[in-house]
Amino acid sequence: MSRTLAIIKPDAVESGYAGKILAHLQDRGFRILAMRMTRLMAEQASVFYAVHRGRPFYSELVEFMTSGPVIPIALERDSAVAMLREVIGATDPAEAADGTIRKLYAESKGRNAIHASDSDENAAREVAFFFAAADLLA
Ligand code: 3AN
Repeated sequence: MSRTLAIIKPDAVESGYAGKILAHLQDRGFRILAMRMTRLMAEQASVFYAVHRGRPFYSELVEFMTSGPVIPIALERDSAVAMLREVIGATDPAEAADGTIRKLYAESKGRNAIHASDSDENAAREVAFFFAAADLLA
């Protein structure tokens, strides 16, 4: 078993897709270890996305991720990082495979419904960003 972090982004929360996305993740074998709804401050979003600092879309990304509530979710299953990347689909929903969360629920490359950790190392960092060890005992 391994862990990864998903975040249901402001566009999907606003559109009322959170429940459908959670059901989709559970149908694909992910177990919810911890979950909460929060609104990020700009400083938190900047730290979370520090790896993208310097990329052209960075300020747009921070602005978007602070524009409304988000739902971070710590998830567990075998090959969690790779399986979640597969289930969410490509960054651009126009390129995402049929049946993926981004194909079903994302609006655009920027407003793309869900975040997923891209490596085990980032997953550990990102889960710890949102959850204390005591939150992860489920
Ligand atoms: P992914 O979310 O698929 O890992 P990354 O790591 O390339 O994609 O980008 C991180 C986030 O930055 C994306 N989820 C998306 O919200 C935003 N992003 C990436 N590329 C663009 C772009 N060209 N224009 C606007 N936002 C972008």
